Amino acid sequence: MMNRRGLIGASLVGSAMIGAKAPRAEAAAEGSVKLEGPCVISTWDFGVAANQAAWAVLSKGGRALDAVEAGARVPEQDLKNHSVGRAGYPDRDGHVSLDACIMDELGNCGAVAALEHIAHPISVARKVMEKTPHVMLVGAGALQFAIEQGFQYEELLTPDSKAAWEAWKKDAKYQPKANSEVGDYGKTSGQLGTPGGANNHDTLGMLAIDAKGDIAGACTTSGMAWKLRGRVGDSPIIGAGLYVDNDVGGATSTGVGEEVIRNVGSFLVVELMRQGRSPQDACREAVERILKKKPQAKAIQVGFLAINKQGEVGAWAIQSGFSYALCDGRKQDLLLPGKATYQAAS
Ligand code: SD4
Repeated sequence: MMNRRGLIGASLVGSAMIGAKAPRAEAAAEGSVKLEGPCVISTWDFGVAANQAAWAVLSKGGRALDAVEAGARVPEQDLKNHSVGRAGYPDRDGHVSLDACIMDELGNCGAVAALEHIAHPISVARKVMEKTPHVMLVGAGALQFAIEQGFQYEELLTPDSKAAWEAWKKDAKYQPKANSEVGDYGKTSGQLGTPGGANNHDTLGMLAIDAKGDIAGACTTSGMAWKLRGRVGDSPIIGAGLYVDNDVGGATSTGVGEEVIRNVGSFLVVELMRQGRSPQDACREAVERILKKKPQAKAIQVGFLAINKQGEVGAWAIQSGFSYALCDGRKQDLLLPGKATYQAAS
């Protein structure tokens, strides 16, 4: 995988941190990353390639909605990516089941959950938004709808994913962890899908602002590797894995979806920005909310990424190691380092 961490400018500082007690002033200073004009941001290292596809749309004056769909399709079709789309690791019974949602500047949204056999759930989510009066279709119904809309039925379990699943089955310890294992996480950040290991999952969350200033977002994942059949995380749930308000900004999340759902995380981040908080501060507050309600959540990973209407970007995560990619007309494919830039005050 491409690693552009060496490109980071000194003035642009990564934002993930350990714990939640850092001084507010430092957090605000770190939240000063500001993009200009059309721009796109994405979670994780693979956001770099996703941003390039989105930028191809934005740089021609295209709509943010088209940009985030194009961007999300990149990890969905990447056979080396075992946490999103086609090559995603399966559930513990061996079924690849995908979750995705999309939201536009008008508040229109669409989602699919537990969708099997369709490689581009983000595009099915968009069809749900545009062709039905509904927001979400799940399971067999989502598959039926996708086929009716002309999507191709495919076997998504790749030989690599099958081998990883079979290796996991030898121990068959069902532990619903996502990209987090305290003490080990920093070492494995950026490596996708270590079977049963520290970084068993990363989701693509993407937010874009187009030349008109309109905001859209997309979120797509295969959910946690080896999940219970039928388990759905935060990623396809509007307000949890993704939320956009064109007056305010947008937010998306990654990590253990159950904690994000319990706190309606992305909606919370956008509402905090509406109250005047910076994207960074809003993401930090959402993380703190999770930890306050459930202190044992410090052992898992949850990260938020947000952008406001002015193009200011912020992010915060429980664990270090959360990376994200930024792109605008000045700097493209900039990957902020996924390491703590300072330690939490004790
Ligand atoms: C889920 N939030 O299914 C997703 C997983 C993820 O980084 O984002 N991992 O819970």
